[in-house]
Amino acid sequence: MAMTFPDFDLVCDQEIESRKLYTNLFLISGSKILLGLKKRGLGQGKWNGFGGKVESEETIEEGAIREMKEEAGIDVDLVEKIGILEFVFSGRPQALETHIFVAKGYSGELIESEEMYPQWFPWSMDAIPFDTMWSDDHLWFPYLQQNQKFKGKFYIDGNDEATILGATLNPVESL
Ligand code: 6U4
Repeated sequence: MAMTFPDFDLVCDQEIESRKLYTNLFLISGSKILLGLKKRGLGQGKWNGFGGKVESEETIEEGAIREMKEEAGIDVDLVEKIGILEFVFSGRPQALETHIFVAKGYSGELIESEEMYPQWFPWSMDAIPFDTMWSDDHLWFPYLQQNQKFKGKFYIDGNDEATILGATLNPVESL
């Protein structure tokens, strides 16, 4: 059953035993955005940005750049943090504190990796495959498009990852 704010926030915080840092990077080049079809693990079969867990010896930015290289073979020049989203799945004690980045330029040749199949999409809301993405993405993509920094928290059903049980999402001045 859907819970409304602030109840869900309390439930969330009671469930969370730890938070792990993740990255999610979107490469925007002119009028195109690069998405990857995740081939394994969490989010398998969904289009998303490129990213994963931040290692202990690196900064979050370094993690975002490393994951892009591992998953799509390319080096991104400059990354800008645009959002921080906490994903909490019911019944799972570890929350994913996910830092969302945008990059504008890259070098190298795009490759398909064991984890991701990369593909360019026109950078317009109509062309983004939201039906085959995490169900929270269509809520915060408008901020990405407006270049507006944002913060949010999504409480997702751990047994049915398409269902969002509660959410907060706000534009912010700085992260
Ligand atoms: P490995 O170690 O490769 O098995 P895996 O469990 O597959 O890890 P990983 O490292 O690919 O996970 O990271 C998961 C990615 O999915 C991160 O970029 C964060 C992103 N993610 C998780 N929940 C999400 C959600 N609800 N909406 C979203 N991205 C999400 O847009």
